[in-house]
Amino acid sequence: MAGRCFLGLVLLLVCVFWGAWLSHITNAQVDGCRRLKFLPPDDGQYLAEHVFLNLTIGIYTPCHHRCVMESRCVSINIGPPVNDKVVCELSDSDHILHPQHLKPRQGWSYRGITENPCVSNPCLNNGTCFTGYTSKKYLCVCTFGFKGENCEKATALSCSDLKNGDPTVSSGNYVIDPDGEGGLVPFTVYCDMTDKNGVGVTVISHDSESRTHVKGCDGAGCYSRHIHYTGASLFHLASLTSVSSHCEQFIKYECYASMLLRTGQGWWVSRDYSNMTYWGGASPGSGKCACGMNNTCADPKYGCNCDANHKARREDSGLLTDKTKLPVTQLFFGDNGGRKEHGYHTLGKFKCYGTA
Ligand SMILES: *[C@@H]1O[C@H](CO)[C@@H](O)[C@H](O)[C@H]1NC(C)=O
Ligand SMILES: *[C@@H]1O[C@H](CO)[C@@H](O)[C@H](O)[C@H]1NC(C)=O
Ligand SMILES: *[C@@H]1O[C@H](CO)[C@@H](O)[C@H](O)[C@H]1NC(C)=O
Ligand SMILES: *[C@@H]1O[C@H](CO)[C@@H](O)[C@H](O)[C@H]1NC(C)=O
Ligand SMILES: [Ca+2]
Ligand SMILES: [Ca+2]
Repeated sequence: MAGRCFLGLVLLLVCVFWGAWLSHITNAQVDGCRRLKFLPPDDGQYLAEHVFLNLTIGIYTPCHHRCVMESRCVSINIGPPVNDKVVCELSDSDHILHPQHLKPRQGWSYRGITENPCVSNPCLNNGTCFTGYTSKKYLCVCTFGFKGENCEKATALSCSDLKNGDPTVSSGNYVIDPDGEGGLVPFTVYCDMTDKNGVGVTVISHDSESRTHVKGCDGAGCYSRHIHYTGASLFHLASLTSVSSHCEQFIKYECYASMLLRTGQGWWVSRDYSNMTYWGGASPGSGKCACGMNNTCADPKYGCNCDANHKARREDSGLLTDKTKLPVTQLFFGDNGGRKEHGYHTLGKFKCYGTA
């Protein structure tokens, strides 16, 4: 480390060997050498609005050395000497970013640095930029969930992965990248960090979540609805299912004299566009609804309550859990053209959790 630092190579270049504590921004420590090259003092000038530390030092103590020791510091104001002391103000911005804040002030002098790469905001995803570190002359300290020199990479494959990395993380929107670096671009999801015993549930919304009336047509699949997922392609969602141990989606059909699966009236379409002829709560391929699994349907001859075709309000609902087929991409219904025949569909958000 020492060999890489040249104290006094340029008079205004200062190098420190210890990390500066970033208590204001993060608990991370920015280690290693910091080099800043200061411009000559600009006498009678003062940079207002950006002072974060106000020190009183001896007149022979160089204020700019203190600046180098504080990771956020990129410029200084030096006050007039009073009894062998001067005020040394450290600022976290400079005259390049905020020329309007540079103001005349008698007895003071301002010093900025020659080069501030942080001005161009190289740190992505709300990372914090620190000037003067590394050979790139800046260092990014990333926010939670990001890594890489410029915080350009998402660290987590899923919300469960994120939760595994930090059990204290709270629910909210996060960026995930289920197929890792390269491939599909990272995308933003909602992480529910309390559901399912706090395992970290990735929740994907769509445009057909509200209870929707099905009315006015007869014939198998005469009513259809395409489902559009928010902020994620089906490729993204497929990669999410492959890194998750469980995925699920709630599905419900409320009916009045409207058959659901019987005689192929209705079905749902999987992620890979196959027609799925079983309903939530039933096993894949069974051709049944939940009630059909334990023979509790309204008419025991049929595998769904709605398939009784009764002039009565019925419903079939439950969770779809076959992660190789989820999420639902389309819904089809029939048998809702008669005067009183109708139904309502409700499709829940798509949720995945656990690590595969
Ligand atoms: C810093 O302290 C000096 C002396 O107490 C004072 O004159 C100056 O206004 C202070 N600056 C800021 C930004 O608080
Ligand atoms: C950055 O922070 C702002 C304000 O807190 C927030 O609105 C925005 O979504 C964040 N951007 C990213 C990429 O995290
Ligand atoms: C799904 O069913 C519809 C209507 O019967 C049919 O047109 C379509 O070809 C089927 N799709 C597949 C992939 O079998
Ligand atoms: C039958 O299955 C349904 C749906 O899963 C459930 O609500 C009901 O309690 C079950 N009934 C019996 C008798 O097991
Ligand atoms: Ca990727
Ligand atoms: Ca009917």
